[in-house]
Amino acid sequence: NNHKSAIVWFTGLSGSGKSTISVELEKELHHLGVRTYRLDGDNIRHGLNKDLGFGPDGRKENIRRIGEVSKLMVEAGLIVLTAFISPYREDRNEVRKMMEHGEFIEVFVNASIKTCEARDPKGLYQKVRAGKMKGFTGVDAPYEAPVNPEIILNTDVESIEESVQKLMFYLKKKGYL
Ligand code: GGZ
Repeated sequence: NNHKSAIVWFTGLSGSGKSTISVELEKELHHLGVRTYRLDGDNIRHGLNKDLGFGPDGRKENIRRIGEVSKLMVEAGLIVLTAFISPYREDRNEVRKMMEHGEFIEVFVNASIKTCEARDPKGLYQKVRAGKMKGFTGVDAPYEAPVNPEIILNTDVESIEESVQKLMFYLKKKGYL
């Protein structure tokens, strides 16, 4: 299938829906025969970046390496889907600048901390509130929302299907598919 390569960069709080939506988007893309690769904590934080922590420096380096790896995959012709909190605006913008043809699609997965905490898929917010985890994004570590993201998904009120449709519409409209 003929498609343009790009990075679809999901950013948002833990529990906002980044991973879930990226998995569902990837299925849709595969139905069209599009070649993709999905990067998330499971294949990056446990492998390439297992030496990095969750302090500001660790997060910065995490995002830098993910950007570099994604860039290689874009050069290989893939649509890369990344699902990391990526809390710092500057770090995301550095990745955007790395891409030579503007093929960086920033997707703000916008869910309130209240919603994320209610979902708490891994029980992490509970740990945080019990004082067993420090420096957690949105609680006692910063999250800097994108100023001009290509796409905003309001997952407080939008379904996963609606979010995926929004993304597919965008990718078609911009000529990626
Ligand atoms: C935020 C943390 C933290 C802290 C561990 N703050 O829900 P999850 O589990 O699967 O998503 C979170 C993931 C965040 O890793 P990222 O590589 O996406 O973060 S960043 O882009 O900021 O580098 C959460 C878990 O790791 N986790 N400690 N302190 N999330």
